[in-house]
Amino acid sequence: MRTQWKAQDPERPGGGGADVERRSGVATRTREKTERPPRFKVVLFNDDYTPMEFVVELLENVFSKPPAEATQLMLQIHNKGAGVAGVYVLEVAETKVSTVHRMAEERGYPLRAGVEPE
Ligand code: TYC
Repeated sequence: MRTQWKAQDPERPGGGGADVERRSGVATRTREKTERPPRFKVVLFNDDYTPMEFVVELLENVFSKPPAEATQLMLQIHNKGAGVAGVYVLEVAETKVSTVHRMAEERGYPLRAGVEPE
C-alpha cells in the first residue's frame, strides 16, 4: 500500500486527473474537459477566368465534396461572389488554401481562397 503521494501523481487518492495546485495557497482546479479547437472556414472567391470544371474538380478532390454538391457549390460561388468550401482547424484550413492557390497557379488561373474564423 502506497502512503507517499506526489501532488501531481495521477494515482493519488482524490487528486491526479483534476489536479489541485497546493503551492500557491489558491485552490485552483484544471478543467477535465478538453476544449474543442477553434474552426476556420475556407472561403473560395469568384473570378471571371477560372473554368467552372476546374472549381468543381477542386471541390471534389481537395474538399471531398460529392460531385452534385461540388457543382451546386461552384454555382453558388459563381452567382454570389464567394462560398464556404469547408470548415477545419487552422493548420488544415491554411493547407487547403495553399493547395488551392498552388493548383490554380500551376494552370494559370487567378482563383483565390482565404481563411476566416467560423
Ligand atoms: N466565374 C467563373 C466562370 O464563369 C467560375 C468560377 C466559379 C470561378 C467559382 C471561381 O470560385 C469560383 N468561369
